[in-house]
Amino acid sequence: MAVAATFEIEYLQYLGPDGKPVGALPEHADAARMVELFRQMLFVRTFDSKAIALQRTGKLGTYASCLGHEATHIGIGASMRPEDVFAPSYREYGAQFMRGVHPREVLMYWGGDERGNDFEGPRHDFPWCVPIATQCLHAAGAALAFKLRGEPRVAVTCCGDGGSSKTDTYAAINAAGAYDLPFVQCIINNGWAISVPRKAQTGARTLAQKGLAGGLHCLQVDGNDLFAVLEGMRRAMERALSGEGGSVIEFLTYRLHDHTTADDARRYRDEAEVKAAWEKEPVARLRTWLVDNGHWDEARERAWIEECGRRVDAEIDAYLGTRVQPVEAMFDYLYADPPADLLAQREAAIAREQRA
Ligand SMILES: Cc1ncc(C[n+]2csc(CCOP(=O)(O)OP(=O)(O)O)c2C)c(N)n1
Ligand SMILES: [Mg+2]
Repeated sequence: MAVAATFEIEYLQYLGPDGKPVGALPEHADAARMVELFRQMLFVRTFDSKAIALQRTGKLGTYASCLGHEATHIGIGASMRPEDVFAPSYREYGAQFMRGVHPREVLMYWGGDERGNDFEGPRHDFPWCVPIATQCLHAAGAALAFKLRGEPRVAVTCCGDGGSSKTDTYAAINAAGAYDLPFVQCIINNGWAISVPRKAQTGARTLAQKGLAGGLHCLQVDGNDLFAVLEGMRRAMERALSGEGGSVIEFLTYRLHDHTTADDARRYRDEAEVKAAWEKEPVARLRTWLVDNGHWDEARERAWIEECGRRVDAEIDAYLGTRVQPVEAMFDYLYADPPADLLAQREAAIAREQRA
């Protein structure tokens, strides 16, 4: 039989679910960096639980939890340089915090204040993108601009397992391969697209292989293993910067919470599956490795968690203290020249506010 082409998808895992190394750690692993990133993982977990509590007490419109995604999100953000560009979807706070987005900005966004998307820190990063996978095209466009201008920068974007089925993701992958762009497509496979499970999502054996047809480098990593996330991203960023082309990385993780606070996953998800996923979660796994190797202990964790609580509370205070925008603001930033029907709605909204 003549074979036209053969392909393989490499899988990276360094720490098993029990926190024990499954083999040699990556050459570039650095214990001090792992401690720092573990602290960031604890910070984002603290933020997440307080954000959910804010929503439950009526102080936030809705919220998409990142519980269980900490290693993937922190690892992606930690692998980028300030001059690179990040195009997230709506859940990757860990990556955004690593890039300098303030927690108060995330809260403003979910509280209905679009100024939360106008990041004070990474001015050139893209805002949250709720229309599924459209951000992948924005990132491919940014990568094309970097190439045309000769700028040594990388565009990194994230979509979910569900998002990886969208035409926009395939189009971004195709453009990145056709134009040989400095582009990294992160596919965060957390098992679910709201109530649609991964197995009903696609016939593909891996989501990483979706990059093969576009000619990109493809890799699947254990997204609950920070070592694997960092090593996968390091390879992809280096390739992009050295002109070797774009990458697709599938991060295997799990959505431990509901899709958003507007969802109740108990209606469609088996409790046993969630219980099994908790056995593989990223925070306990890295903690075990750090403690086993003398880099972390209970007293340090207690002190740091208290500090995280204080820092998040200060961000919450800043969010709650932000002056609410006038009702007409939602009309004022849509068009340079608003159409007549919107102008009429704007007037009606103002009149309604004045009556209230
Ligand atoms: C174009 C479009 N279609 C449908 C939706 C509704 N929607 C919001 S989130 C979501 C599921 C996304 O799942 P996945 O890509 O796996 O990301 P996750 O939420 O798991 O992080 C859907 C269908 C949307 N926001 N945009
Ligand atoms: Mg998903």
